Amino acid sequence: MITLWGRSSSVNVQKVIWALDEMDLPYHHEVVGGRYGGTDTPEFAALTPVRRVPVLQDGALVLWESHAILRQLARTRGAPIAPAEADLPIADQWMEYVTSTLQPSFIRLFWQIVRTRPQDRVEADLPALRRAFLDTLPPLEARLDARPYLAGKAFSMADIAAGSLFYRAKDLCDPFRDHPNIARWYGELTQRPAYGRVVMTSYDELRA
Ligand SMILES: N[C@@H](CCC(=O)N[C@@H](CS)C(=O)NCC(=O)O)C(=O)O
Repeated sequence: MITLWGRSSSVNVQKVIWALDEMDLPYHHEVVGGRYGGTDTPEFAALTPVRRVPVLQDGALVLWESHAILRQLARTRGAPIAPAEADLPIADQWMEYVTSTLQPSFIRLFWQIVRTRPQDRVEADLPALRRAFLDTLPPLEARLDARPYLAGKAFSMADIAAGSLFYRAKDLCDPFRDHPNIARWYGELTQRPAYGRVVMTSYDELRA
């Protein structure tokens, strides 16, 4: 029995829901976090000391950190999110790149444009924030040259970690104009029914 805690409007929660959907795994969903609350209870603190979403319970194991959850689901359930054994280090590497570089610059831009009230927004900061995010893309663009997915020939958890950001990123800047390989890869992701169901969804509830 799997239980997932987290609001579906969070990109980190979306990574896990997308993976569960790809694997057709049934789960119980506790919608907590953001406007739904529920993260400041002792029960939630007992699940995660950082009180953030997502949290996943799989049998006796309780895990937080979306990429750790993706790795565990890949380890225990395999296809289609587990990379081939030989591709695993490279998949891991790209997931780390998302954590360390791609997502922090995306989040700064997203907060300024979506999570900040228009009257509080610092318009003058936007070009630099856009530039900072766009500057993280060339390594991804090069990686996707002549190979369909980040880990190699097949779709994997690395595409989930990175791809979950782009449905929103395309509304904040133009990540595809100078990056045709990323545009092609994003186009492939949008063809996946699970991506459509989980990621290509409204995030209006997050607007300040
Ligand atoms: N590195 C963590 C980040 C977790 C995180 O920051 N989650 C945000 C949502 S994206 C959160 O819990 N925000 C507070 C809330 O939703 O109440 C992960 O990937 O799981």
